[in-house]
Amino acid sequence: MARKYSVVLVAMSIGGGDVWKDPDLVLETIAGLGYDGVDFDSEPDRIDPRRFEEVTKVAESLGLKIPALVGAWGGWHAGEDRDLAAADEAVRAHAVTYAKKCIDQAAGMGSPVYEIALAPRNPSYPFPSVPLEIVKQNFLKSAREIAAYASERRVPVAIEPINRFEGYAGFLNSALEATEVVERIGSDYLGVLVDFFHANIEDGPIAEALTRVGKKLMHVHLADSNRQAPGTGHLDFSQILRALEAIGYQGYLSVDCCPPQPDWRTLLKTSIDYMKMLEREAASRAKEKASTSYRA
Ligand SMILES: [Mn+2]
Repeated sequence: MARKYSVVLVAMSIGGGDVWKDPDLVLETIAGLGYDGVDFDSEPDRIDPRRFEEVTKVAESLGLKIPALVGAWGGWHAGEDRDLAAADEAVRAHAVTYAKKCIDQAAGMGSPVYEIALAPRNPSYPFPSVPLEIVKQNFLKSAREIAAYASERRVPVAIEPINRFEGYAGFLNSALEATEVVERIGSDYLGVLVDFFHANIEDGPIAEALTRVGKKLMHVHLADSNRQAPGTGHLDFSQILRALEAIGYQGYLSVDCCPPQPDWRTLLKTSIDYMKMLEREAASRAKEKASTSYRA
């Protein structure tokens, strides 16, 4: 199937493509390059709802869908503690409340996938500052609460596992672990978001990891091993596309490369051009194979 591509807008804002400052320029560029959608940040308390609606309408008027809302979890992004595994109950509850507000926002806009992640404000590597067993228990409590809330509102929530340097080293770093957590909680509204940059660090071959995630895959963040445009690192994206096909993934691939190099426009153009080239190659190989077997 032809893949659909989207852009994690906050990643582009790091490189100067700030959708809140210049929505027309950023969104017209993205639509012009052939993208199908854009993933907005969900910040119900910080982004004025009228402004949010105005800017998402610009996207829709350009034919861009909104397949996912990005949660701001890391300290650099959130600017505060939003730690779903915090030992301090007030901090943990604050993070859960933030997630619920975002889920309400998603429910009001046709239920795009909402991303949650586990990231302490100040990551400590190689050993987390809190025992992993406690981190795990606290996160499970938060994830169950969020899944129940999301399920009542029919909003799909995807856990994005974060690599050991940015998340909690030793818990919820790989796609495999996220899948185990999701299966343990067992809600139809809870799934996994695989970001290839994180998976390249934490999982084995990505195609195998995707096969394991299988039907629990709700969303994908697209980046090469260097967190830059696909094709500029050492991941095998032809193999990844085949794995996505094999598990029947129907969702979007959202470019999440940061900081965007050499600049956000070039990065977005390079990314989609490369992926579409691989898709064309795969299609022509399939066609060739079909005609060869017909002649035989
Ligand atoms: Mn990501």
